[in-house]
Amino acid sequence: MTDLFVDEYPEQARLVRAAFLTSFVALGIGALFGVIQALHRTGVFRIVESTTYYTVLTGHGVFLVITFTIFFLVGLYQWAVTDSLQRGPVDARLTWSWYGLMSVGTLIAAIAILAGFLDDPPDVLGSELSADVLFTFYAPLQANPIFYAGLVLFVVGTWLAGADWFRTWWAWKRDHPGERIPLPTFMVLTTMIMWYISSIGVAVAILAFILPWSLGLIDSLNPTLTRTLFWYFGHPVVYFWLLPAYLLWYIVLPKLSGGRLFSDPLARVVFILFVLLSTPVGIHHQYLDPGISEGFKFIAMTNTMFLLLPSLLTAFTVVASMEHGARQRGGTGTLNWLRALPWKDPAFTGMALAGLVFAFGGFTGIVNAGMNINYLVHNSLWVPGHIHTQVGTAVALTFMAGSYWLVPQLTGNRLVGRQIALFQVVLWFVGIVFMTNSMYRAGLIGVPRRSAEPQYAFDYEVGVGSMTELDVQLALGGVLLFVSTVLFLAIILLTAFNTDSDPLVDGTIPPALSGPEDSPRVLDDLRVWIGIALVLVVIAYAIPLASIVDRGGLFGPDVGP
Ligand code: HAS
Ligand code: CU
Repeated sequence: MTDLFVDEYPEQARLVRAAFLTSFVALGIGALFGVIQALHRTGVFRIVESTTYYTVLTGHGVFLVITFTIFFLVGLYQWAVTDSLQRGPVDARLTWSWYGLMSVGTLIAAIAILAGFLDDPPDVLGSELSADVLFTFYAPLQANPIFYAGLVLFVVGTWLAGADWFRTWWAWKRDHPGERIPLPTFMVLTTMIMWYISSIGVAVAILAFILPWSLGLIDSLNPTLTRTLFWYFGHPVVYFWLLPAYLLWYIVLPKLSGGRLFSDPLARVVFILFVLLSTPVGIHHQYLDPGISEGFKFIAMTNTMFLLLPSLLTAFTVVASMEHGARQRGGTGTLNWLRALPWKDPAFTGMALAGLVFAFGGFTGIVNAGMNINYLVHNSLWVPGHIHTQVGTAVALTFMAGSYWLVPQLTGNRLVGRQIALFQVVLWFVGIVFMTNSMYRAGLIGVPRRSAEPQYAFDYEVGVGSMTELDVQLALGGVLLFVSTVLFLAIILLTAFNTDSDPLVDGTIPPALSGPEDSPRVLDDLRVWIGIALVLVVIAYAIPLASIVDRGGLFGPDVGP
């Protein structure tokens, strides 16, 4: 058994702990806002005015899908690079700088959002301090400039984090000429390539258009252009949340199942496919937007359908690895092996349930992606149903389960309350089933998303299929998820203080059944994949962007005096 991560790399462990702490604080606030919304829009209990609902909704989105997920990502990736390359960063000051930049950016954006709760928000930089613009902050909704400034700092912080990991890898490469990139580091580097290619879109949208417009430097902008630039980034960002969860499914879940990863080459192919295909699909969020021709929507749809492939490969590889683990533990039969899995381990059970929910969420993603059926679900409560199965469970529950395995290694403390942790992950599963079942069904009958007052049809009948039944499920699910979050945070907090205990974890990762030597070396030639990814981006976006600008102007139509 190797040394604990915290003993081997105390400085890096401190950084990962700091990132997780920020992530979990955001999780707590975001979850509180979530339960407020669930009870508000179902009319069960209303603590805020319906106008303030949108402040709560923005906070819920931003704190959960930007702060919680991405701080967890940087912590996890710092661990993955350090642990798999067996070395710390080239310059620890850079590491703390990106963490600092991300934190300052978050704080500034958070102040702008939370000011929405004030009765009389102060003026800052020429406009009222507020940011009720939801997590998809494109025009025409406008926030105070400091909100965008905070986001920019945050994103620049993530770029530096990526640079930091690339530097560590380059240093490692000099010492290990000709060796294959260890799989966890390969996953980190490919995720960051995807992130660099895609986050440029949101950077341009903010710096060239939205921020100057919010500062009053320009009078107008072209909303279709900022929406398109946003979605250019808005689809890949969902994989920025997902890929750390995939890393845990590929690297940790097989080991927790009692076995080894089925195939390292397949895992590499999956991450490369995400580099290639994550970005040229963003227009699938704009099927209903006028101003983009059907042909380009069709290209986005085709690319999206290809993009299912890496997730379907993941389903195969990860389940095959779990089966291998179960058979090592004595499992037999066609499906009976499932019973041999370590269901009493909260880290395992959390990840397995997250994967199960992800399969359903993936199928609803396929529905979203079809140009014709998208018209049925777009802007309905179906879409938040999809969001909560995907980032809200596949990602969030995997991160929580992963924390049960990682936090003891980062602190040297034993996990407190294993039984309660097991209960917590199952409770999340039950809560999400209630909540998303209601959201999907309500969406199909036309209940809108993003509305504090969605009661477009008043029926007071209580029965299966009634609005009341759907509302009760949504509210119940929301409450269970909130309780589950509180339990998670309590367990982690108590674990952090559970010093002088034996952590009882084994952090070693066994090698894959089929290792990197079974795959061609070109998989590790990252420049090839960057090149192809850029070509695909140009094919998908050059002409649509040109025609949007041609028709609507760079800064909006010239309407004259
Ligand atoms: Fe999505 C809208 C299409 C995946 C998040 N998506 C959203 C929005 C969010 C989001 C936040 O095409 C709303 C944005 C907004 O506010 O407007 N999505 C897809 C497709 C996929 C997909 C095709 N989405 C995600 C992921 C997300 C996410 C992942 C977050 C993390 N999505 C769309 C479209 C829209 C959309 C349209 C626009 C809708 C509209 O009209 O506004 C695919 O990537 C899904 C592929 C997944 C699969 C499942 C494979 C199954 C696996 C499970 C393995 C099992 C295990 C466990 C490990 C094909 C991998 C086994 C357990 C045992 C016990 C054995
Ligand atoms: Cu998408």
